[in-house]
Amino acid sequence: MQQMVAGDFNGDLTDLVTIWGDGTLHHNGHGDLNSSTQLTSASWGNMKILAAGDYTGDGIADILAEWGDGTSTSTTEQEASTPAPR
Ligand SMILES: [Ca+2]
Repeated sequence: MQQMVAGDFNGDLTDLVTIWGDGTLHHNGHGDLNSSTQLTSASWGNMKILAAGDYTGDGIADILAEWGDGTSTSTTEQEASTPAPR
């Protein structure tokens, strides 16, 4: 696993979003690492910093990523299926 961040990304209870060693993004809503759902096949491997927070003010955590080129993006978990990894 490359990185992990906790937050409520879908409006129920706290979830985990993880970047696996192969760069894929996964969601786990069970509080463990045993059963997760891969959100996208796009690579997040060049992401340097992963942070959770409600950046849009809708009460649901978003995923903030700082990429290898120094830029950052904020996305909802639902939008994460079409990220723009750098
Ligand atoms: Ca949740």
